[in-house]
Amino acid sequence: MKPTVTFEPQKIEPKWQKYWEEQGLFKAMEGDLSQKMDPGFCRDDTQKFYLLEMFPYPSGRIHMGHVRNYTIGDVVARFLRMRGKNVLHPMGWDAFGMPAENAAIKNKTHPAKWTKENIATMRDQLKRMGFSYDWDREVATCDPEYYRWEQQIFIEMFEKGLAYKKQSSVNWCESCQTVLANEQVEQGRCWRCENSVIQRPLEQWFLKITAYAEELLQETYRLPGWPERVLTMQRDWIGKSIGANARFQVEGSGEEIEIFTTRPDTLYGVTFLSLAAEHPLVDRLIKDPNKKQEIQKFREKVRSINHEKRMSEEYEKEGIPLGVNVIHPLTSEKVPLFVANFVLMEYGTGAVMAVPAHDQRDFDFAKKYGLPIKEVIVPPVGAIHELHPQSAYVDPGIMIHSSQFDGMDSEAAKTAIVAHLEKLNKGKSKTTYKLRDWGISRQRYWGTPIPILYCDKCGAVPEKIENLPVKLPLDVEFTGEGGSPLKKIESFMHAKCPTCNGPARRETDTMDTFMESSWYFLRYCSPKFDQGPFEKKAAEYWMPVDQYIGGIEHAVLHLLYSRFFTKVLRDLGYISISEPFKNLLTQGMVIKDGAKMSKSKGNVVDPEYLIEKYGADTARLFCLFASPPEKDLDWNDAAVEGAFRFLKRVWQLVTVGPHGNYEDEKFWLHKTIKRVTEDLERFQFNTAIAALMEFYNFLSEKEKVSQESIEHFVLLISPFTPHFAEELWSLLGKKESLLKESWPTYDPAALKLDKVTVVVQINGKLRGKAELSPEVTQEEVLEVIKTDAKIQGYIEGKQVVKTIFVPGKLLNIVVK
Ligand code: ANZ
Ligand code: ZN
Repeated sequence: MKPTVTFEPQKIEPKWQKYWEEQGLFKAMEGDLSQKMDPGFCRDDTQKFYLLEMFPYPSGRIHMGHVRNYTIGDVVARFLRMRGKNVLHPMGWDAFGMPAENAAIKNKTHPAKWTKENIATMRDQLKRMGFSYDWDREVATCDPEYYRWEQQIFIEMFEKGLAYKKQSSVNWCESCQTVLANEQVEQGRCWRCENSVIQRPLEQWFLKITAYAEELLQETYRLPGWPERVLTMQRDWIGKSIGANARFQVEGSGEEIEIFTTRPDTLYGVTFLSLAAEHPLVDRLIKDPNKKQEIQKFREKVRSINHEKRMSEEYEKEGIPLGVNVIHPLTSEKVPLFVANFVLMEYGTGAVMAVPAHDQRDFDFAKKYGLPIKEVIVPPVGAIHELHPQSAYVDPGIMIHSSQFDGMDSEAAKTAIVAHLEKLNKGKSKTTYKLRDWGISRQRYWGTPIPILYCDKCGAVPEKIENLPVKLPLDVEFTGEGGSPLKKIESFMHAKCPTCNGPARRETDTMDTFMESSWYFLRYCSPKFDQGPFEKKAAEYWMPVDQYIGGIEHAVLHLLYSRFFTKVLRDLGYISISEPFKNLLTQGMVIKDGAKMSKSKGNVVDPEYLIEKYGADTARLFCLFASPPEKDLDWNDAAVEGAFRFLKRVWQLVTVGPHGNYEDEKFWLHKTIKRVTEDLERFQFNTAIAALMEFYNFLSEKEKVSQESIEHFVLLISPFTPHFAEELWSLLGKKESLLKESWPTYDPAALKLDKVTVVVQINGKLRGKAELSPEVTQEEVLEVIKTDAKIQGYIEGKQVVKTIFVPGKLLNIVVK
C-alpha cells in the first residue's frame, strides 16, 4: 500500500460519479435479470424494491433539506443493492408551479426556460452528491409527454362523474391571485406565501375525493408501515362523524329544515335552531327588506372568515333571529330560528339543532342572546348535578327530561332516539365526513391545461383523447396583471367543439400542481411509455413503492391525493393495487440557530459550500450521523468538521496498513457487521455510524490490522460515503466496483468470542474481576477464581454459606 496517497474528495468524487454513470450501475431493470446483468451482480428479479424520495420542485438550487432526504434514500438504495435486491431508485421534477411564473413576471424570463435551467443546475448538484439514481427514468411534469396522460386521466374521471364543475365559496389568496384547496390553507393562511386567505365565490373544477372517503379512512388501518402520526392526521382530515339527520317543520309554512347532529341523545334539549348564513331557506323565509339587508351584511362579514376559525370554540358567536319558529319533531314544542356565524353551509346540512346545555358553542350563543338552556343528560354517578353556569356538559351520562328515554345511558339513547325518529319518519341515521371534494382549478399559467372546451350548444365537453396533449402555449407575455395570461391567447382560447365541430372556448384554468405529484411514482415504472400513463406490466412489477421518504408537511396533501389517485386508477382499470406506498419514513427538518433553515429566516447553509469545502461524502456522513432520520437535525459546524476528520483517519488506517493477524479482531468485526446491518434495516443510520467509529477506535489502537477487517470496514461504510469507499476499495487492489460486492454477513459463532466482566464479591464486597464468556456458568467462575490468590485469601479457612450468581455479571460468595 502506498501511504503517500492523500484523501482528496474533490478529486475522487467526480471520478467515481463518472465511472458509475458510464458503467450504468444504477439502472433498474425488469424481467429475467440474469440475461441483462453483468455476472458480477447478484440481483434477483423476484426481489424488487421500489425506493422513492419525494421529488423536488426545481426552485433553483438544492437545499440542506434535499441533501438530508436524498442521502437517507441513497444509503438505503445502496445497502439493498448490495443485499441482492433489484432496486428502482428514480428522480424527477415537480416542475409546474407558481415560483416559475413569479420569476417570469419579475425577471422577464419564460417559466419554461427558468424551470429548464433550474433543473439542469439541480440535476448537476444531485449528481455531485453521488446519489445513485437511474437517470434514464428522469421525469419532468411540465413535459407535454407527461401531462398529456394527466389530461387523459382527468377526461376519464370526467366521464365517470369523478371530475365536475360547480360554483362554490373558495379559499382565495390575494397575493398569489389564486384559489387554494382546503389542504393548502394552514391556520387561515396560504401554505406558500403565508398571506391571510379569504373566501370568494367562484366556478371551478373538482375531483370527487369524497367518493373514496370511507375507503381512504379504512385503509389507514391497514398501513402498518406508516407513522401513526401521519395516519392520525389523515383520519382527522377525513373526519368521519356518525350521527343522524332530523327534520323540523317551519311554523306557518310548508317548509322543513333538515339538521345533522352527532348527538341525537340530546334531541330533547333543543332550545333553538341555527342556520348557516348562506342557507337557501333564509331567502325564502325572510320577506322584510330591512331584515334582508341585515342578513346580507352578516353574510358578507362571515364569508371572508375561513372555516377553521369559524368552527373553533374561541370564535365570538354571533347571530340574527329570523322571527320564525320551528316545531320540535318529538315534543311539538316551538323553538326560535337563527342564522349563526359558526354554522357552515359546507358541512352536514348547513343547519344545526342547538343544545346549549351540552354543546359549548350553543351555550355561548344562548348566553349571549338570552335563550333557554335545557339539560337532558346528567353525569352517571353522584348526587343531583347542577348545571355549571360557565360551560356545557359534553360527556355521556344518564338521560333526563327526555320522555320515555329517561334513565337510559346516553350512548344507548343515541340509537334508541334515532330508531324512534325513523319510525315516525322524522329522521334517519347518517354518516358525514369533513373531507371535501378537491378543488383543482388554478387561475395560473404554468400548469397543466384542463382539457375541457365550452360550446354554446354542447356545454362543457372534454377534448378528444387523440387530440391530447392540450399543450400549454409558450408564446405568452407575463405582466402579472389581468388574471391568467392564457385568456389573452386567441389561438389557444378558440377551438372547435369536439362534439359538434362548432366554435368553442377552451378552459383557461390550469390544474393544481398536486395533480402531477399524485401519480409520478407510477410514471417512473415506464417513463418513456407512449401508449398510456404507464405500462401496466411494469407498474404491476414495481408497485407499490416499498419505501417512500419525505417531509411530514405532506401528511394530508400529497400523501392523501396520491392514495386517492391510486384508487381512481385502479377503478379505471390501469392497475390492480389500491395503496401506493407500503412504508413511509417522514424525515425531520434541518434546523439552524433554533429555526427551520429557510431563505426567509436567513439561516441557510448552501450544500454547494459543503461539497466544495469537504466533499459530498462528508456532507452525507454529517447528515446521517447528526440525528436519527425522523428527528430534526440541528446544524453544527463542529460536527461537519468531525465527520471530515473521521474520514481522514479511516483513510489513513486503510492506506497505511500494515496487515496482521485476523483472529483477535474476529469478534469486533462480526459484532460491527451485525450492528451496522441491523441498524440499516431499522434506518438507524446514526448508530450504524457510531458502530463503525467504535470499530475504528478498536483497530486504530492495534499495531497491525488484518486485510479482512479493512476490506469489511470499507464495504460497511460504502452506503454512507460511496466515493470514499470506492477509492479505498481500488487502493486495496480491487479491480471492480464495490457495488458488485455482496453486503457482508456476520458469523454468529464469532460473536461467542465476546467477553463480559464478571464481578466477584465476598460477603458483598468487591474482591476481584474476571473477563469471561457471557455464557459462563457458576461452576466455571468458581473454577477460574481458584487460581486467584487474592480472592482465595478471603475464602481460605472459612465456610461457604451460600453463593449468589447473576449470569454474565456477578458472583457473590457468602462466608463465615
Ligand atoms: C346537536 C348537538 C348537541 C351537537 C350536542 C353537538 C353536541 P362533528 O362531531 O365535528 O362532526 N354541526 C352540524 N352541522 C354543522 C355545520 N354545518 N356547521 C357547524 N356545526 C355543525 O360535529 C357535528 C356537530 O356539529 C353536530 O352535532 C352539530 O351540533 C354541529 F350536545 O348537534 B350537534
Ligand atoms: Zn358543441
